Formats: sequence, C-alpha cells, structure tokens
Amino acid sequence: MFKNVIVRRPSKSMVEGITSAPELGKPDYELALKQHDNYIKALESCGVKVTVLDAMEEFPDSCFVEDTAVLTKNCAIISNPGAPTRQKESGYMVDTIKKFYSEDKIEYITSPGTMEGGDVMMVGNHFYIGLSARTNEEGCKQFIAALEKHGHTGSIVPLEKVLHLKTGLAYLENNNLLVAGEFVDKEDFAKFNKIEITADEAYSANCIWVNEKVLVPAGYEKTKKAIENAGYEVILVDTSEYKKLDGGLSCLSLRF
Ligand code: CIR
Repeated sequence: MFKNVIVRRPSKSMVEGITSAPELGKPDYELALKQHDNYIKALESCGVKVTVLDAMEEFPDSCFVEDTAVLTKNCAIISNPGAPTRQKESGYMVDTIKKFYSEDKIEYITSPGTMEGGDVMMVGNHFYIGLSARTNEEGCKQFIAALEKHGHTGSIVPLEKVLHLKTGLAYLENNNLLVAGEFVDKEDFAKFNKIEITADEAYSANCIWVNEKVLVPAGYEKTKKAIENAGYEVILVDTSEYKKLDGGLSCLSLRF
C-alpha cells in the first residue's frame, strides 16, 4: 500500500518540454493545470497524502517527477537523469525526500552513471530497470548496488524502442502486468499474468496501481475494460497535454 505521493505542478515552460511527437502539437498549459488538479484528486481518492511541489520554470519537464528518484519501503535512490536539460531536476527533490527518509537511507546515482525513474518498475522487493537512452549501464550497476545495500534486488531489461521501461509496462500487483509492444513476448516477464495492450492503445500501458485502484488514461476503452475485467476499480484521468511530451500517469508522481 502507498501512503504518500509527491507531485510537482507543471510550469508554463512545459510547452518547451522534450517530445518525440511534435506532430501532436504543444501542450495547452491551462488545460494541463486542470488535468493535474484532477490527477491529484484521483490520487487522494485512493487514500494517499499528496505533497504538491511548486512549478519550476527553469525545467520544462519538471512535472515528470517520477524520473528524479525511486522511493522504496527501505530507501530512496536519487536519480541522475540522462536527458541533459533534466539533469539538475533530481537535486531539487532531495530536500523534500529528506522529510520522508533519513540520510542513511538515501543513495545517489552519480556520473558517469545516468538513471531515470521512469525506467524502474517495482514488483514487491524486486526492481526491473530498463537500459535505455536515458539510463546507462553504469547507472543500472549503481542502482542495483544501492538496492542490494537496502535489502532489495534488481535486474536489467534492455529496451529497444520505448523511451522508458514503464512507457510499455505497468505492474498492477497480484502478479498482473500490463504489457505493450516490445514487452509482450519478453522472456523477463513470462511469469506474470499478462494483460496485453493493443498497438492502437499503446499509450495506455502507462497506468498506475494505487491501493487496489488503477488510474487509467481517459480515452482508451479497450484498456479500461481489460483492467476492469481483471477485477480492478478504474479511475480515468485525462492526460492529453502530457502525452504531447511523451509523459503519462506514472511520470507525474512518486508513490511510496
Ligand atoms: C522527457 O522526455 O523526459 C519528458 N518529456 C517525458 C518524461 C516521461 N517520464 C516518464 O516516463 N517517467
């Protein structure tokens, strides 16, 4: 169960955020703010306490706090983002994270290691880490060493196409795993009850389980039905403006 969530308000500068899909257009900042309000409400309805940090204009992608750290029941691992414009974001999270974790429970990924939290998927005590354009081998090595120091385990999953590991995967607890694209047949995930996301709804593989409920992006009917059929209560949240920056539901928060 999660007790806490940290989010950061989107900045006006988000319109200059990194995107691989410029054809979707620039995000509408006012609409993004409304969607963020609804995201916070949806999280609160799952029984977590949400800490809302102020927007940071100097970092257009800073609302995607998931990439700045990995927060587990035993420790906090501060990332070192691989995207040059995002590298300093993680440092600005440390003061907030110190309110929840003592110094001896905080680890740091350091250069030349890079790591972004979107590449990390927690399954109980084990953490899968995507080797990606943002998370390099040295970052994976440091991350797994930090996990092991605090009683967790980790394993590396090389990525082929997606930005982050959780762009195409979401663990819904109870051995249920949403899988899309390159992850559908990956050996690493053979042991899970896989819920396959169709190619036309691939974006909606990025859902989040929060205390038995599942937040699902609005507008992906097949995914919604599949998750409901698996026995979950679904909460729909519109993330259209974040999708324009390759961001989804998991990217917008740290849950612990
Ligand atoms: C980026 O490219 O870094 C942002 N525009 C999107 C980050 C998405 N974060 C995530 O998947 N955890």
